[in-house]
Amino acid sequence: MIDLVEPLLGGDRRALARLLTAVENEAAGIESALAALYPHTGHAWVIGLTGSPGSGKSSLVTALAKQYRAQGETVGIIAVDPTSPFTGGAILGDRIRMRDLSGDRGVFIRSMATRGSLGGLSRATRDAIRVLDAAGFDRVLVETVGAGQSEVDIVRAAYTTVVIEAPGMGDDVQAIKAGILEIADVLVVNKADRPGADNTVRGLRAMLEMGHPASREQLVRHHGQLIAVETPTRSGDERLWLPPVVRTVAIEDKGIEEVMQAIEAHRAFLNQDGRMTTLERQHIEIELHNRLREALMMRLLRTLPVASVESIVNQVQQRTLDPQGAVEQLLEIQATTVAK
Ligand SMILES: Nc1nc2c(ncn2[C@@H]2O[C@H](COP(=O)(O)OP(=O)(O)OP(=O)(O)O)[C@@H](O)[C@H]2O)c(=O)[nH]1
Ligand SMILES: [Mg+2]
Repeated sequence: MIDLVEPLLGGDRRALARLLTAVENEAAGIESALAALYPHTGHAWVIGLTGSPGSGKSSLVTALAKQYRAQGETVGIIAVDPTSPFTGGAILGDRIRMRDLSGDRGVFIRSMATRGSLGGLSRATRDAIRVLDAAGFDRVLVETVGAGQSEVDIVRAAYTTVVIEAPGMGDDVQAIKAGILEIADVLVVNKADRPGADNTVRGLRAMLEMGHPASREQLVRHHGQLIAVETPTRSGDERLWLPPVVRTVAIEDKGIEEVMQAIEAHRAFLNQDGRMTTLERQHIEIELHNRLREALMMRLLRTLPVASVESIVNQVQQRTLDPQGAVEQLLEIQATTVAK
């Protein structure tokens, strides 16, 4: 693995592909490769794109990538599919959609599906973003379907999050969970060629005005903290970011420049007043927290004797031990097992 690092940094696409596969498979030796790559990261602008199934995420990603390429920027794309354990239909569809981009060395597309836990997928996605970043891509676009936890996880890896909606999907705006609006930096109403687009735009604007931007920060802070982060004080409206609503017809490349402008405006906003430093710190804390939790859990499960776990489960089932008491006992058993 570590032998792939130098070629990757030198622009070798095969090394890139192999490292991404290793990330996805959690292959042996990948940690040391990722550690060696880490100092070379932090240059790409990471853009998350999420929204309801079929709203046009892949089409928009393709259109954006074409436009970035036209400007001379390189683009890495990760299509995350949290629902499918196999490289199934949706991803095949994406490949077809994205074939406009094939044959261009300045674009690299990778689909990722979940193997084990959602936590594992979000970690693998973060690592894949870093591999593309270290490989020198100017933009990294991450597509994920809005399926709950996964889109929230994207926010914690992306700098700018684009939420995509389309008219006539269920109850229009009603269908959009408040949660997904909270994570949006840019809102896109795609399929603007379809009837009802005006309604969707109006509905989104109304919801944005109702919703309080402060909730966004709560979302980030809510997920556990290692160290206290200073959140920027919010005095006056100029300090707040109001997500712009942009209409697109992704399959006709319409409105794409407006989306790019909105992304650049958001980037400029973050690059003022130390916001980017704060955001990055929050991302790091959340990521460390998650990795630590996962590592501790793994360590715990590795050292706990199976028989003890079973006996404790039995006791809880027989009501002779309560669940919290069971946890305390398991921790104690683990501590004594390790001490031996
Ligand atoms: N009329 C119209 N159709 C569109 C537009 N953008 C995408 N589509 C179509 O909508 C369908 C879904 O597009 P995708 O880009 O695959 O949507 P997606 O959000 O990536 O879908 P999943 O990844 O499966 O959730 C495809 O048949 C597209 O051709 C648009 O602007 N107008
Ligand atoms: Mg898609």
